Amino acid sequence: MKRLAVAVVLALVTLAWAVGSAGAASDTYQGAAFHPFTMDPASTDPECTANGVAHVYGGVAYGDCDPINVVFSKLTASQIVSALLAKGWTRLGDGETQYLHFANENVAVAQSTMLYSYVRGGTGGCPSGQLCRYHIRLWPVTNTNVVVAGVHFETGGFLGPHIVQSWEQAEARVCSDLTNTKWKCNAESVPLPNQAAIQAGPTWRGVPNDTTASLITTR
Ligand SMILES: [Ca+2]
Repeated sequence: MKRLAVAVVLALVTLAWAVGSAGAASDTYQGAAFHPFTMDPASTDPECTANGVAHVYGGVAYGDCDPINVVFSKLTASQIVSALLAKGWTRLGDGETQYLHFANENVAVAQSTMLYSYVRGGTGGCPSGQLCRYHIRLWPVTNTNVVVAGVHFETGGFLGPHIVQSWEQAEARVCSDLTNTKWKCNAESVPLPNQAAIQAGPTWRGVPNDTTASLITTR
């Protein structure tokens, strides 16, 4: 009987640890916790669940899609959107809604904004005869002054299917566009250890990703 009681206690402790450790899937910046990949259900983006299920929300399995690769501090999403629009980014484009969780892993939060920047074939790393684009999704992290983003460069033009060509080129483009007299970019300065653990190698979905985000903040 005593042995059974010990076994029950051990099982409960193990269960509590398993539930409590779920947050280990998050990365953080100055206390703002966020899942290190954007998430999407398999029904809209099967390639995102190819590496396994990240979370289940409402009985639907979500997979990891794009690495979070830009972190903004002391800037609001509307300030960031205005600055990107001023640099030629646009709201015109097709892209599915993706999700992140923050400290509470039971809450999936849809992106606040998506923007695109189109690149003609034969310029800017876009193959001749194609139309390419940069695509960014922004999430203000609830109850913090941090905004996180996943941005990628892809072929496929205005309408899909879109094929990711680079995470890092897109991160550098956002850094460049948002470096000005008021804002600065500390390129590749936010290590994301849990993103690295999930990625388990030098590439994500076959494309190089260094699992380190760039930080954009005020000067
Ligand atoms: Ca990076």
